[in-house]
Amino acid sequence: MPDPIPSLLDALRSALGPAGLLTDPADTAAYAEDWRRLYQGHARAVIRPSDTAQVATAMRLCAEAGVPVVPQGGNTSMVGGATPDADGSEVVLSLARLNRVREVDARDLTMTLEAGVTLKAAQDSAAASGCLLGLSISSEGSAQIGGVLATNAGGNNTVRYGNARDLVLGLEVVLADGSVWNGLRRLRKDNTGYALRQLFVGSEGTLGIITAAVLKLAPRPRETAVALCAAASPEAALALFGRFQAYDPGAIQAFEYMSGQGMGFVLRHIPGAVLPLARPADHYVLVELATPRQDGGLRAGLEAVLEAALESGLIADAAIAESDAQRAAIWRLREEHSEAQKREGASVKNDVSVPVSAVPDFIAAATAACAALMPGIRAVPFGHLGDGNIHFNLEQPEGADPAWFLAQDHAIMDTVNAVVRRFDGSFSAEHGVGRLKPYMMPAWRGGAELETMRRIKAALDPRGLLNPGKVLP
Ligand code: 2HG
Ligand code: ZN
Repeated sequence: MPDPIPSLLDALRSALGPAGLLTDPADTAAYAEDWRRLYQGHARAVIRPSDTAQVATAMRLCAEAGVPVVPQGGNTSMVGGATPDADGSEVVLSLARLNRVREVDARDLTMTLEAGVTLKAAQDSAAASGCLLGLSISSEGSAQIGGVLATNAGGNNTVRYGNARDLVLGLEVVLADGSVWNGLRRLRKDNTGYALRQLFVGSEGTLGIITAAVLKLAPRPRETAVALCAAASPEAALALFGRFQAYDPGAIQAFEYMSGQGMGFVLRHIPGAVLPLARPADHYVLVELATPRQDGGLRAGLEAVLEAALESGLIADAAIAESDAQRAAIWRLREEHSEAQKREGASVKNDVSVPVSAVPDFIAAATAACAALMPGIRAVPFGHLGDGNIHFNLEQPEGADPAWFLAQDHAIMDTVNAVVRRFDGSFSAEHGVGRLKPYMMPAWRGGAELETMRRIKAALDPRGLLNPGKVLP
């Protein structure tokens, strides 16, 4: 069969103009590798449409040529969800040029924006209108709304505002054949058949390409308080969460756990990172409270809860941010966890969830199971304790060969997953399935569930042209 790509590229070039297509390997290389550097793909071309109509044209031309398309946003996937195959048979479609915030409506508390807007830019434009976009993830400076929705990202504020899926009122999607579904409705109630938008959210680009969305906003907090605490144990961290819930469950904006191991990596590898506590600890909690009320008395509430926790030995120390700069510095210790682990060496990630109440027992059991599997392996549990999503990452033993360690990723992930299963948890809490985890699907989602997913895929993308090899085994 003749190679269909050269004539496809000619057609794309004349339809999208020179800015709409990259083919020089120097330009396409960055789109072909994932952030973790687990997958080195080969993108014969990167299509860069500038609006929805161009996305539709590009999809129609790719469908006519029978060439598979890998949609890509900020390329921050932790599971290789946006990386093309290595054989050069696929093209990448970047949404980066669809980067307009179309509208922020402070009365309706909604914003309408295009897929290529970064999450950070979306947060900033919501804030400029006196609103809050209640979604925050460590990669928000690069991650784009299209990818955030396609992967149903979770992050730090799930405890209060839910996952990406909970914020979506409307979507615009380009389908595999190039047709466009405009579902950019901004209704709080719309009970009209299947909720198609929820089908595309979390589909990881395998069912359609999200080009724009209407998101729900919240009133902007008027008072925010952030503290970093040295916790006695994961149990103590959970008990502290209970204390804050008893104080005001609606005020908890983020409740994050970090281990001494992970914090140690951050302090070692991230320039400028400083621990604002007297001495290092084995366990840390970052808590953020926020309220839209003016007279919230939030700071006093935070202090009272922390003082009582100090007295009862749940925590040994706490630092409360006194300024925006201190607040950012505390958050940086949390957000640089992934980067610090990358600099420390090879790591195997397990983005898992268990019931919130089971987190301490899960951490203990998974730590023991991994130590039994591989002497010297370093467990780095951290993450979103307030919603039960722990990143149970494993760093290579000191001095071990990174390639040797990564070659055992399935054994390590399977060991952790066996513990997750005991707690009725999930093998993917917020990062999705991507290219890394489809092999887990039959054991976890087999039977009627996986069969239904396959039928949906066959109905929307019968030729398998959208993000092949992702999600479904
Ligand atoms: C986070 O919570 C991200 O910072 C990344 O989900 C987690 O690196 C990871 O495993
Ligand atoms: Zn996370």
